[in-house]
Amino acid sequence: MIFDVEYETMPREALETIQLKRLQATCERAYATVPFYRKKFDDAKVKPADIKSLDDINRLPFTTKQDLRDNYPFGMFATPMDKVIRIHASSGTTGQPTVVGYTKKDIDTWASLMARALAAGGATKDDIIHNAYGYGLFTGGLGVHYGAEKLGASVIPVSGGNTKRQIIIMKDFGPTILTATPSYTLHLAEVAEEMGVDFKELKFKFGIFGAEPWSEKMREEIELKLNITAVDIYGLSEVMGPGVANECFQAKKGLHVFEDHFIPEIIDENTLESQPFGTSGELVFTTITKEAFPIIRYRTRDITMLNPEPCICGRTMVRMNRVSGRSDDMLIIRGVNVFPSQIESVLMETEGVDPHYQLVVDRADNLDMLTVMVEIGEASFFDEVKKLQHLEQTITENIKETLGVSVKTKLVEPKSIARSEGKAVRVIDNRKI
Ligand code: DLL
Repeated sequence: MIFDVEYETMPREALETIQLKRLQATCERAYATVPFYRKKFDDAKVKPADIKSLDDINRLPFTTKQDLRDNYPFGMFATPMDKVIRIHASSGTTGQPTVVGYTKKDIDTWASLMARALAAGGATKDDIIHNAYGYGLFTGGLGVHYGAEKLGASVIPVSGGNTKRQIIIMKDFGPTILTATPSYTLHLAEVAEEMGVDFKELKFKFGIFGAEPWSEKMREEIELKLNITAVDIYGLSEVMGPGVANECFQAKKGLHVFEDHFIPEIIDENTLESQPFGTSGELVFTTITKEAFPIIRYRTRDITMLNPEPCICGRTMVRMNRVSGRSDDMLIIRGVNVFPSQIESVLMETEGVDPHYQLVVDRADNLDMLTVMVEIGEASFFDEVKKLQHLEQTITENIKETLGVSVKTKLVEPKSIARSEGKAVRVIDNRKI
């Protein structure tokens, strides 16, 4: 089902007319109300009135996470606080959190876009949605929740954690849609198994997973274990939260970006030049309808590419490929750029290992060493030492072959890597650089 047929299937030309009008209005407002933007525009010698076509977006300055931190907590808000009805913050792994605000209209827009996202992922008003994204400052829980209500589905606001209780709820309430991070989903599957609950006998049909990178192989694994169709959902607090883009269950080939509200661009992260469709680079977003927290050319650090080809689902909005990594969580191991997701793909190709892993980076004698800690499956656990050594060697060789980097592989017991209830911690970087 398409939630908003008029906009989601709009011909490109009509869409671009709307985008330009909204972009111009956003620039005017940001310039008039946020001192940060006024200064940035002035420094770049550009005025809102200079934006005469969509291409002129290239003239606008970028916004970075550091800018948000410098204006902590409310310095980038474009409306007075009496118009702000909700505040979220993204914890971030280092430094200050980034804080975002929403007006009543912003919350309403977000709910509608999340309803679009859920519908693209297979949900209808007849579904029961088990929402295991965390509720709180994180945008996942409440974002999905409001969208589910807008769609008219029944939502179970279970949040993350208390995993055994989640399984009991799944058995008793019979939810048909699961929303959670992919890593927590795999943990749910594990705990269900321990409790003797077969996911295949539950009522789930679709799962809408995101908030962290995951691979195509992980999708296969989840689909198989849960007997569902799994789609990818993307979003970030600075731009709105979940529901910036979502895969359709018909194609499962890239996430439709809701371009009537966000203009996506791909840039070369070094030259900052705009890149054409089909080129991989850093994703940049400009919001064009947000009131409390408009953001202009925000550098997400997420690496992907845009695909304008028509989709079998009927939506005309451009698709972004699944995020292949972040330009800033990219590890550089003895000069080789390594994305955790690339290692994950290699692991997923390897028989006998579970999709739970952690990458530990150390530096000894000025040399980086990447250790890949990976859980072996229950079935391989009792294999003889020689066989396990062989498995370690195979993984090491496969990583070397695919990524060109030498790593140390360490097999660990099933279930020994800490499980997350939200986003998985994949990298432990002990280097003090
Ligand atoms: O993670 C919003 C969200 C909630 C999205 C629930 C989807 C589902 P933040 O905490 O601000 O917001 O983190 C945003 O998470 O820049 C990406 O690096 C990463 N991310 C989000 N979705 C995906 C995805 C939420 N589908 C950051 N694939 C983003 C890969 C993702 N990475």
